[in-house]
Amino acid sequence: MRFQILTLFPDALRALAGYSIIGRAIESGLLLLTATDIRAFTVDRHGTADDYQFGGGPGMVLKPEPVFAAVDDALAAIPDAERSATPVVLTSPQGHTLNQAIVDEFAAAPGLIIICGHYAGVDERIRAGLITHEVSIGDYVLTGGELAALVIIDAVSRFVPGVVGSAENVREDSITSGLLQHPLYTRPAEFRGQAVPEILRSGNHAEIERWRRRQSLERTLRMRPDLLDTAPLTNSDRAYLAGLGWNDDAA
Ligand code: 6GU
Repeated sequence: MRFQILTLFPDALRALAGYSIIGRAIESGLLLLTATDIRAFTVDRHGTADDYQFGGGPGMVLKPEPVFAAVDDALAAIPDAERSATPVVLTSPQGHTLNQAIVDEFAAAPGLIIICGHYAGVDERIRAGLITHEVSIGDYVLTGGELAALVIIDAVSRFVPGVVGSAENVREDSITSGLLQHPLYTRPAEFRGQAVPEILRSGNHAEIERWRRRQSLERTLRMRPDLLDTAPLTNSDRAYLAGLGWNDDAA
């Protein structure tokens, strides 16, 4: 999987590249990560990437010329057969909020070009003429799109075969499965007056699975009831949730 990040702050991207699971995947060649400085594609001798907005108003706007040139350069580095299947993503608070469906779509692509938004915003011609997807990572405002790009890269990379140890874990993880994760415990069996639930130490795997499922349902109902509208639920799940006071008005 190829990630080509176009940014005014390429150093910010190196934070992710150097450690842990993503770092190892880059080292082993499963992921290719390049961070290109948009400023390298500016046309004046001052390296001007931003300018005042027409019509007046506070804040600077990312200019179109260096961004178009940087994207052209990034596209030229992609093999012909993969170019048209490579999304060109803009990170911005105006985008669709990132979710698992978008992550799945990106993970199915041969790579991503990610333009990190900055300043008050980008020239609208970038949006109209260059990008295929505009993505936000939540309803709050960041000083720049670099952290959002890292979030996208991290979430997508988990689905690249070999990046995470067990493919099964990746699919079963919280949210991907439609529900929040059940509680987890490790040793010691008792810690500061809190004991591990007896059921988990019983060795009864059917009962353990049932307990975990119910804990997931209960936690999802309490923390993220919106997920229950789309989660794949069995009749037995629905009966359990009804007993907890869930009002299944979708059904
Ligand atoms: Cl993608 N960019 C910025 N600047 N702020 C954000 C964001 C992105 N997503 C949430 N807030």
